[in-house]
Amino acid sequence: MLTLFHAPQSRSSAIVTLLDEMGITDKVEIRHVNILRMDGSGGVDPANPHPEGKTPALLHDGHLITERGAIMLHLTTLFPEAGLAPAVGSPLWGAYLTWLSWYQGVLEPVLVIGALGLDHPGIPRTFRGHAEAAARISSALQKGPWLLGENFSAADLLVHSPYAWFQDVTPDDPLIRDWVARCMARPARLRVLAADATAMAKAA
Ligand SMILES: N[C@@H](CCC(=O)N[C@@H](CS)C(=O)NCC(=O)O)C(=O)O
Repeated sequence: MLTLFHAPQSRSSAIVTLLDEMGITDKVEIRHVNILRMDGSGGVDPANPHPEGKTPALLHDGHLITERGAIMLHLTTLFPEAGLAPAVGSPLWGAYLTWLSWYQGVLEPVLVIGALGLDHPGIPRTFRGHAEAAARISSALQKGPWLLGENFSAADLLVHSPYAWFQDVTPDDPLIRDWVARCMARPARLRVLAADATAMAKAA
């Protein structure tokens, strides 16, 4: 039994998009929960099992999985036939794991630190900077339309996501901009955007 706790127009939208991309929306129950929004609206929802009241959270037979990278890895491993990740244990799967982990451990912190305008020599010493991150993405995209080459994967879904939300921080590199545009135009994303907008309008 799989249950996804989702707040429309939040980071959990990427997981709902993944379910759609994988064709497994009938295998995961989606429960809408409230979250505390950046503008101060909303609030922590007692129905949400996430220990910090955040979304996404996935419950699998009573076991809690949080962090989009981990949830994506879990779902793509549970449903390999959906084709959103390379074969488990293959060399390309190692590259896939790298993108998911690098996103959580490096790219998102770098972007948040940049958005907050924080500056300390320890920050680039630890994470490097956005220029280095962009160079890494660009280098991958020189080899194919997607981060892993010929096939779209959950790694593209996760790594492009901050650039879809905050398009002005997208690096000024045609390879990256075209890739973000390709990711944003995918029918699954457009369906989830529309469903989220409807849910937000109903809640208002
Ligand atoms: N590192 C987590 C971040 C989750 C997160 O920050 N979610 C936001 C929604 S965009 C949230 O739930 N915020 C509510 C809060 O901060 O209380 C992930 O990638 O899954």
